[in-house]
Amino acid sequence: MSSNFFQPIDASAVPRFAGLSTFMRLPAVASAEGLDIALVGIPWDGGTTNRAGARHGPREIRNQSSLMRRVHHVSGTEPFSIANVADVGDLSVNPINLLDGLKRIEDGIAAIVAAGAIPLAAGGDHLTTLPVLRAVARDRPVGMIHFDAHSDTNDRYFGDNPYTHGTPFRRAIEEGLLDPKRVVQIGIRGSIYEPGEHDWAVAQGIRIIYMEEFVRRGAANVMEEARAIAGTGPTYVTFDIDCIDPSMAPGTGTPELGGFTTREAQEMVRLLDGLTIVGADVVEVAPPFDLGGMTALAGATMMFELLCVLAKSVQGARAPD
Ligand SMILES: [Mn+2]
Repeated sequence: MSSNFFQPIDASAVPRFAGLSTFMRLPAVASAEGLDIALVGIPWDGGTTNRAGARHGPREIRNQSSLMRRVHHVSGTEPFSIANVADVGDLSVNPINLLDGLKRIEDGIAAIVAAGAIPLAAGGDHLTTLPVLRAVARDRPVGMIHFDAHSDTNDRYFGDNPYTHGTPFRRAIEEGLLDPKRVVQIGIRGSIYEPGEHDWAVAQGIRIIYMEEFVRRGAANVMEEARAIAGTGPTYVTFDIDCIDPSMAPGTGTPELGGFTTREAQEMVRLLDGLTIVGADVVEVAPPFDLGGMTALAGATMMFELLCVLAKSVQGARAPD
């Protein structure tokens, strides 16, 4: 622990509704230099095929994240005491040029990685994860634990367009960013375009755990398998808020009935503890479809859950003083 680590504004001195909005009331900093974990916004939804609005996610997640406190109530983790964490702001994006948008996101995440920090991002639609992986997995493929209602491994949309929020993980596998045999997707459900829609993903080696299987097995059992699939190698964690049931997270682009409760999602993320996580994100929070900020609060809370896991891994990797 270092007394030099950034700390959230003390809520007993400045109330949570006051002041500038940053992730978890941490200082806003200009770069990731000196950070262990960089909280970063990616306000871009250029890959959205239906209900747009995830570009507004980072701002509302910041707002709701003012409710996060210092200590995880189950694990006892104090993320701001064991890791240096701050809000590095939003990446520069281009809302009207898809390829330039992807390039800017990749460059922004690459700068965080080059500074030696782990990115914990708030999207943005799920296509944002592709350029994040281009930066995080530049030197070697990574495994991935993927919470989602959708596999996001489709091929083409609207003719021959390869880049939408329904295609990022097919592109990531084609580009050698993911080791598909170390990828597990959890919570997949909902109607699909055609019977064989997931055949390509399964043929690559991805393990798809459909929602119905999760209901039969439960979080602990499923996460034991997920951890074994990811193994000890570098692993990315991506959390699409639409994995949660729309009754608890309605503010998203592609809602699907029959999803996780927020409590089940929290339980699963806590069971990521001990993996080698090289980056993580929470995507697809779309405030225009939200009710009273409940989806943004779910997103902010899942970021805090992920942060606690990341901070413990930072602490574990740090050489003793
Ligand atoms: Mn998704």
